[in-house]
Amino acid sequence: MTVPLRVTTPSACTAPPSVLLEGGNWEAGVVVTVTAIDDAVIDGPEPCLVVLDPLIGSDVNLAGFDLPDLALTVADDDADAVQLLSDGFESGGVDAWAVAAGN
Ligand SMILES: [Ca+2]
Ligand SMILES: [Ca+2]
Repeated sequence: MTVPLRVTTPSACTAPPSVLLEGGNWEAGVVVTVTAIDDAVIDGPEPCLVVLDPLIGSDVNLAGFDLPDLALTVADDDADAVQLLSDGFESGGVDAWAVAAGN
């Protein structure tokens, strides 16, 4: 089964266009790596929305199943020297979520 992914905030983050759930990983899940875009602008935290579109594939029990979207926040690391950062995410960090299908 293919899980199509879309990032609706391309200035903030990137994600693969899809991930594949198949015999070897459908139960454990597959890791989706979402990468923050590092800019040079003091623009504060930015929303990163990864939309999971309905599953595509031949399993009639799963096709069309729509998993919840991922709403993330990219922290801003462009700031005055005296400003505290809550998160270094924008400075090249990555985070990951697992997507799995039940049966
Ligand atoms: Ca930056
Ligand atoms: Ca920034």
